[in-house]
Amino acid sequence: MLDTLEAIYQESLAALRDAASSAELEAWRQATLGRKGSVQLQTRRLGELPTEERPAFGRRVNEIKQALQQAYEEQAARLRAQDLEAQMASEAIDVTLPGRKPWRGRLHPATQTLRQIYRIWGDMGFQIYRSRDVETDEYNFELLNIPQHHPARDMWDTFHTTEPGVLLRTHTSPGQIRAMHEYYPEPIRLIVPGMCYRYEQQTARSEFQFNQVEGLAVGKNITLADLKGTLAEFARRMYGADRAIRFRANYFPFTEPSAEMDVYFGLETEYDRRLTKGTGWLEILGCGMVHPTVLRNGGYDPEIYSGFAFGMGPERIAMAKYGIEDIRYFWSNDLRFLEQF
Ligand code: FA5
Repeated sequence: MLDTLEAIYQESLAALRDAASSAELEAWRQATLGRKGSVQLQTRRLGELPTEERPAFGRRVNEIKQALQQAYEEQAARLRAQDLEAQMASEAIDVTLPGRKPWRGRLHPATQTLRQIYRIWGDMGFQIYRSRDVETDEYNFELLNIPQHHPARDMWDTFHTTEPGVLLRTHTSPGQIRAMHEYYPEPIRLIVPGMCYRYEQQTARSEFQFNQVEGLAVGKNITLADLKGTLAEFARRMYGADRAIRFRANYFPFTEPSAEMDVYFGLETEYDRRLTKGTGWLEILGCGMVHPTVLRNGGYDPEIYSGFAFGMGPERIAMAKYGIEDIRYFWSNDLRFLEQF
């Protein structure tokens, strides 16, 4: 029986050395040192021995139990160290690698363009004047020489509020009247940036919500040549001297004479054709000499004062600058578009 015991001891030691994971190690512990393990079973056979051999056998079983327990603990410590090393190798951090750049937001292309526009007009001596988004019919239309039922009202499809006579401004032009009321009789040179709203079909060139930057210069001896020269200078600063621009005669009730300014966009693709209605030119602003009635409505005597005004579309200006073929990209929040700026 002692021989069997020694054989079990040697086999168990060999099996312990083969245990390569903590799961295998635990299985070994139960099979060897557990309550029904091979060594424990030997203790129960003590009764089968002659009395005089029992003490020696019992002692040997205990020695073997202790030796195996110690060997088990050593093997467990080795496996733990091995696991830790493997984990450290797999999760190693190379502190010498360059760091990852944190993702940074940036300004919306419309905001970037607005800021460029502010800078150009600022350099030319125009200050920024803020006017309200929610307007009255009086300021949005009547004081701009567009009375009730005037057919020109069709040019501005309007979002009305539930309050009679209160609407979302369809253009920044009411800012002209508000500024004149505020600054009379000073000479005026300002721009009025802001959102405008029109109950309009969305197309590649038209949104129902878009920015405008109004411009107004009022003083003595201001002429159409000043208007043309100033806007041409704006285009030169925005697009560079090589970019073709043109003025077209047009009609606005609040200016006389009136015009629109186009920038050459291109006529190479189907998109270009659709956006520019087959002409290659993109309209970016309306302008003209302030109508005498409007000057009078603002408090300025048209016999003494004259002025010019314009209303430009920053999204259109950005489209012509960066070759954007559809205005709907601006407010659709598509990161593939926004991240290009
Ligand atoms: C006006 O709104 C006039 N108030 C402009 C003006 C001001 C004329 C002062 C004379 C004196 P118009 O509707 O054409 O005009 O708009 C002016 C510019 O705003 C356009 O050239 C275009 O750049 C931009 N714009 C107009 N409608 C839209 C739209 N639906 N979506 C995007 N941009 C638009």
